[in-house]
Amino acid sequence: PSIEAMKIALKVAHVEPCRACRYPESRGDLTILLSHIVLGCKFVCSAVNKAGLAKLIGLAGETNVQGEEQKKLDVLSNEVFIKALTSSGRTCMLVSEEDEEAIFVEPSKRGRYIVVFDPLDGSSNIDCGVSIGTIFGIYLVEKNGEPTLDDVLQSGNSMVAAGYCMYGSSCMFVLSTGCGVNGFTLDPSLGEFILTHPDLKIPTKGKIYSVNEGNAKNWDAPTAKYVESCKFPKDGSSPKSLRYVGSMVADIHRTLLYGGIFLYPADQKNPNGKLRVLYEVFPMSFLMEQAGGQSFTGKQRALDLVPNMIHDRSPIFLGSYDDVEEIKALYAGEE
Ligand code: AHM
Ligand code: MG
Repeated sequence: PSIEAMKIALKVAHVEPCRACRYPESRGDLTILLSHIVLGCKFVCSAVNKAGLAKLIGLAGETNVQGEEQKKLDVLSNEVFIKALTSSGRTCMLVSEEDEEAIFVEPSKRGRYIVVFDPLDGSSNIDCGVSIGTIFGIYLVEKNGEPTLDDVLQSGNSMVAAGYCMYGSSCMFVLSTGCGVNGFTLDPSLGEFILTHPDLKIPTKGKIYSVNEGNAKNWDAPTAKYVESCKFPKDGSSPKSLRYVGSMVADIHRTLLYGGIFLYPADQKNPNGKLRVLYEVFPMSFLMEQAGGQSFTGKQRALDLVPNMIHDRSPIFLGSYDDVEEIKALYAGEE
């Protein structure tokens, strides 16, 4: 590793004692949980990088030349995270996009945290090598006794941490524990994430919009009007550029770094949009706000939503503060 990388790594190590002084009651449980999430991400990153070689791509249940059963990457990633999270001894309940029911951790391995996650988001992109990622959110259960679904069916304001890992041209881990956002890049030679993007802040206004325009026929008026204004601005400004990977982690990562807006709105066919509240909308909204941006559902601030079911969906508009203000004004005009 370069001297610069070493300096940055040492800076990270230096941060820890300060936090411990500020929170003397802290027992390190969240740190242990996060290190298990990081381990899961490294494992999935390695599997994604080897996907073609190891013939991991393909139908679940297929066998390779050695006669071993092959798993689809999203199935494998789900198993990796469930093992990593339960073995941390710090979780009591898990909600995964891949599992219809919430998983209640057996009492002997139970801790105080709930983790909601999408183990491998953007799976339709796996076969063509486009960036995909893991998204997660963490809740702390403060009451004693058995955890219940009500402990997770809460507004996004109850999240204590959220983040994602992007498996792209480099592997990036982006995390917020509620005091800003930090981005770490995996140094493959060290096998460690190095703090490369400290205190990430999203530009106040951006030049990019990101949406699946193939759904335009079914959009409601405010969304249609907003996208029209991105292409044909009436205030004399330049039109925005369109960028849409179709992989939420990649689209949000670019939006965080360069600014702009990401939209997955409602449409006539899908009145609640496509993205899931607990493990897509909430974690990304948490990060966006912590980076100085905004997140809006078309009706309210996204983190104020309270889901009724663990796999609920919601329309979502998130990104640069000023860009989201514009779409909020259009929806307010509709009321
Ligand atoms: P998935 O969880 O089934 O992978 O779907 C979620 C993905 C997001 O990553 C992305 O933002 C969105 O679906 C893209 O949807 P569409 O193909 O309709 O544009
Ligand atoms: Mg998903």
